[in-house]
Amino acid sequence: MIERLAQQLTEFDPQSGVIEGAPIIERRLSDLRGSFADREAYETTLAEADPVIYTVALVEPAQGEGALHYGLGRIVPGRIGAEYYLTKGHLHAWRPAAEIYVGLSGEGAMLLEDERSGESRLLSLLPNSVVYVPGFSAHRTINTGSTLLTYLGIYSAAAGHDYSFIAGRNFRQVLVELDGQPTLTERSRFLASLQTPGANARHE
Ligand code: PAN
Ligand code: ZN
Repeated sequence: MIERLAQQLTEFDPQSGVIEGAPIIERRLSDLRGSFADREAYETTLAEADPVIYTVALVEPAQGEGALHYGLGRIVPGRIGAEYYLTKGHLHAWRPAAEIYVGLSGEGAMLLEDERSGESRLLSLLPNSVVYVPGFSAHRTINTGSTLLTYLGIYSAAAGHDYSFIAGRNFRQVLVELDGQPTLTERSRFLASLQTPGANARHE
């Protein structure tokens, strides 16, 4: 007999980020303390408003070995200082667990950082594109455009989320707007440029 799953078929609305019957996780600016490099810009913005930065509608149709979960992510456009709105980012608690991201709308990027080698990689996340996130990779999604960025993330039910890496030291690289262009630069270099007005955070 075929097992009947509660959420075997769902319909999603990328604009609202809603999947019927699925709980929504909402991350406001105040939930992202420590995520953005420019602390002063963060505090100044937060003193005025606490907007929703992103939502994830979570679908967990089954549990256990072999099962899959997925989320519909929706990041609004914007920046804190020069840094684009982003997700917290995490490693999977089960480190070998990979993930598939499918771009639905908007313009964005995924920042990956291999936990073992420390190597960073930036991949475009666009409509009709698929990003494969290998195991052992911290991953963060970033909205570099001026419209909503929406995507599906599909992963093993056993993957789990480990945010301690990010809470500890954050990603080594930051994606900032420089001369109107999304530019990947080392966090330490970007932080130094904030201390020295006029300095350029770009790699020369
Ligand atoms: C995604 C993420 C989603 C939100 O579904 O959970 O983009 O990012 P944070 O979890 O880092 O806040 C995923 O990668 N799941 O494994
Ligand atoms: Zn993930």
